[in-house]
Amino acid sequence: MNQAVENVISNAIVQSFSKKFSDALTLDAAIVGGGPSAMTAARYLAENGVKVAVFERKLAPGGGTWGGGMLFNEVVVQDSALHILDKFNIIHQPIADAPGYHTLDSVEMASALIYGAVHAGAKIFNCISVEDIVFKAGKVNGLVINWTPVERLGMHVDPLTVIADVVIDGTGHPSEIIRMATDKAMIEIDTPNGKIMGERPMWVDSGENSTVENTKEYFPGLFACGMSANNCSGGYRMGPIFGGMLLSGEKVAKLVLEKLKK
Ligand code: 48F
Repeated sequence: MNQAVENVISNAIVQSFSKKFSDALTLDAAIVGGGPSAMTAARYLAENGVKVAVFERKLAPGGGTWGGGMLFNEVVVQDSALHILDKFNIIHQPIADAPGYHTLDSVEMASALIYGAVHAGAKIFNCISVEDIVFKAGKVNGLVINWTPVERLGMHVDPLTVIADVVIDGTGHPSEIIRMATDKAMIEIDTPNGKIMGERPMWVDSGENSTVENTKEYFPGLFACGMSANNCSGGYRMGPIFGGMLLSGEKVAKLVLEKLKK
């Protein structure tokens, strides 16, 4: 008897997802959060032969990219990060009276970053929240994950785990993964006081530079990029200018490649 087409569709989805998911349970690099810095990192890592997956809490990855500035769906990027926009084929226009700065469509940017990461070989798992880290023998070894609806509804359901050589915290302003590490594993991170310093108010050029400077390994096996790095090291916020995010993603990928010796 021929299988009903309804069964063909359902089986295909279950089997295809199971294969992708079970393969991602052991990774070279696990990225938490699907914002612009994380997507940039995912693409660079995947292109360089790193087995990498992104776990994003929301249905749509892209983080704070989609909404531009105050829901005006345009963002600004400066000259120093144009090579990354060009790599992802994102269209940009120079700002006539502000040499060195460019505008671009934030929806195009979010979708192009996602497409670029997936197309390079990174796996993205949306609607999955990272609720804890795996911490063994003094090192961060992976992630504890669950479905976001389980988290949101407060259902009493045990999670699953992902083992990874390296974890990248790309969770944006709250630095959720580093926070878990400092609070639950009681570790000191690579900041002047060993703790998360906390984000400071708006100062665009300082924040842009310090986001990239503060992109680093904060504890063996645990890196931070984007606003998470900025929050860990007490940098200033910068609003809807995204060059620092892209450059931070590029930098964390380089650091991870060095660490993994790929
Ligand atoms: O904040 P976000 O966009 O990350 P980013 O790369 O970029 C920051 C900019 O968007 C913007 C800015 C630019 O000037 O200031 O804010 O630092 O994206 C972070 C993503 O992480 C997800 C969250 O849903 C968002 O999409 N996320 C946060 N915590 C978790 C998580 C978690 N525990 N598990 C899974 N995903």
